[in-house]
Amino acid sequence: MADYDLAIRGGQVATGFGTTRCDIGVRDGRIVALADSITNAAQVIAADGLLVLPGGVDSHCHIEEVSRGGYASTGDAEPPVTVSEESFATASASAFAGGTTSVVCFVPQWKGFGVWDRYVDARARAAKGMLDHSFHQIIADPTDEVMDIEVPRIVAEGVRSLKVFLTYEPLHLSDGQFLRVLTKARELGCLVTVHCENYDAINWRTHELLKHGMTAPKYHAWSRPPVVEREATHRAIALAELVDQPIQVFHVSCAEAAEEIARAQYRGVKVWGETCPQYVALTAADMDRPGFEGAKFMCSPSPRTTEEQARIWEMIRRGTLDVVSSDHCAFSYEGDKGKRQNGSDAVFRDIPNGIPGFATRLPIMFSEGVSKGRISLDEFVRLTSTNPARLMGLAPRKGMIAIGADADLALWDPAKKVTITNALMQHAIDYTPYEGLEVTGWPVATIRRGEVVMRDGKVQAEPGTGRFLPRGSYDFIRPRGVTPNGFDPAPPLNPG
Ligand code: DUC
Ligand code: ZN
Ligand code: ZN
Repeated sequence: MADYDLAIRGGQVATGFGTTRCDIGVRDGRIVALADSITNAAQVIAADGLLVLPGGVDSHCHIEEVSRGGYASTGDAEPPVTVSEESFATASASAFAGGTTSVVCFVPQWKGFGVWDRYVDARARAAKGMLDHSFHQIIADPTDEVMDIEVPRIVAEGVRSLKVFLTYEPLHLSDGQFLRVLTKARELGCLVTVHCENYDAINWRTHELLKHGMTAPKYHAWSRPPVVEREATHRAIALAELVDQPIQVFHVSCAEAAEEIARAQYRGVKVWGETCPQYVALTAADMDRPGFEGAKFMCSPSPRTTEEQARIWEMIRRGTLDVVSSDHCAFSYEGDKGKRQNGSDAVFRDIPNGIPGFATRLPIMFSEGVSKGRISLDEFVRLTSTNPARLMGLAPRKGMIAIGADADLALWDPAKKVTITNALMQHAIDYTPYEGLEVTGWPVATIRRGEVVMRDGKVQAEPGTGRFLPRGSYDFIRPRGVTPNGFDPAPPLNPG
């Protein structure tokens, strides 16, 4: 009888803290041996000439979300219920195609409704996919019932992060509502993740732009310049500091917002910054393509300039931005759920925000980062796998190549040149914003809990095999115990 179910032999194992040549032995879906030579295995995969990376952890992505408005500013009084095009099955295929094995996605909340039913629904939907998954609970309406009864129940199930929006109709919270969420998160022991843009400022500029006939997709960027993001980032951090509640600022697109994070980190505040490939690989000029094409690049915050891209790389190198997620939030170009759902001449305000990015996250960050010498291989592994796993309380089970960790791995050819096409994405969406981009470095196999789920671009996982990842209390989300005047109105229930 074999000692191991699987051995990965001959690869360069990139741990995020150094790269070493060793074999990996897997039993019952976990890594049980790291050694010079592992031979007695039921299945052997040769990884000569390849890097062996921990499977990607995408800690911010929107999958099969059931929404009532949001991500476009049409402001309907009674928005219809819609389900996003990307199902958990198609999202899983796309993620595996790009070397990602775990995700943290969202449980929605509709204004005027509770969250428990949404949570049960999201769990059932995710169970049909192939990705290991956890959730952020969106809070769009922090009523007594939601905050005092339903959210504690969901946290007890192992959901350890709440998500708030400071913009979007009907999702955005007032400062008072945000404080309430921060306070409850502190009490229960959760991370709070925040979309930082100023709702009223965007509305005001949008109104003025439209009044002046500036309606094309490119004016999306004009409606929300960096100052709008910087202001909301500053405010989110200040309120989190007031409450003494750890937060992660999602999708930082510009240095001036990142500088707010750096300043707070210097003061010792528990705040972390995430960015996404779109902020180093796209610019606002992409939204100025002929006709309606610019809509394909529209997401929020907006892509910026090439100068800003360089500043984002610098903020990554400094460690201010330590997680790169996809913010995959995909709408096809065509079709009644797509970018043109309000017509091919819709004003920018009425075009849904969001772009696909599961399969391109690792290849773009490797190619633009490691292959072009902007970051090291260690930094790449930490940004795309180890750091998100740690910050979300999924490590050491996820995001690491270590004894006892789940055998989630990406076998990576660092020299392979690929021209990105939509067919390679394996998602449910009819385009990729990166069509034609040439990258150096590509996954040749993805392994999830010891099972080869993608080989040479062929996804071979069974629907329904993804597992829910319950999260417990962990160090990152523990408050510092520093409150103004020492007055602590929301002591943690389990200070641990
Ligand atoms: N940004 C997007 O572009 N889409 C959805 C959510 C978000 O914050
Ligand atoms: Zn967001
Ligand atoms: Zn998002």
